[in-house]
Amino acid sequence: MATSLKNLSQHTQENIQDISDKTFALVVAEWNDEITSSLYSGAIETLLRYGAKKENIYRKNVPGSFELPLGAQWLAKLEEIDAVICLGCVIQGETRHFDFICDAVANGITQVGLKYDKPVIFGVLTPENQQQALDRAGGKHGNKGDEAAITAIKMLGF
Ligand code: DLZ
Repeated sequence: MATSLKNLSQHTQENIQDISDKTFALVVAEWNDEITSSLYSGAIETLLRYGAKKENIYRKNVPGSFELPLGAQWLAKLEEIDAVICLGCVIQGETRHFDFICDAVANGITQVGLKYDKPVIFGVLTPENQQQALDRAGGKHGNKGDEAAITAIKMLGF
């Protein structure tokens, strides 16, 4: 992805651009499937609403959120993919397992984006319980999958 002064001046403040020719890969964790499926639906609906073509959107499932960075890397390395959106939900438990997974996922996703120089979006919920997750996966706090898709679109505008 090449950013120049020229394209900085071409875009609106919100960086929303035409994405009809952009290709997206969604990596979805199977743990807490009820939640990640809703995040996925939110992300897809948003991409389509902003003009992405169905045939330009790919999905790859991984077992849990810990596997999101590697799944993201497999897709980010493909030249045809413009942006990767990682969707997961890690629910806080009584052990430090939660911290290890969240740290690894956040760091891993960051590294993949930097390595391949393309947007790799962190669409991972880290709630204390199932209800907080539901509230953010199409519930009273909206859908973070939707927000992840908008972030990808904005990043493609740079
Ligand atoms: C093992 C585990 C646990 C306890 N909790 C979650 C979770 O809340 N959300 C999630 O996405 N994945 C969880 N996992 C699975 C790990 O992400 C990973 O798949 C395993 O540790 C195997 O590497």
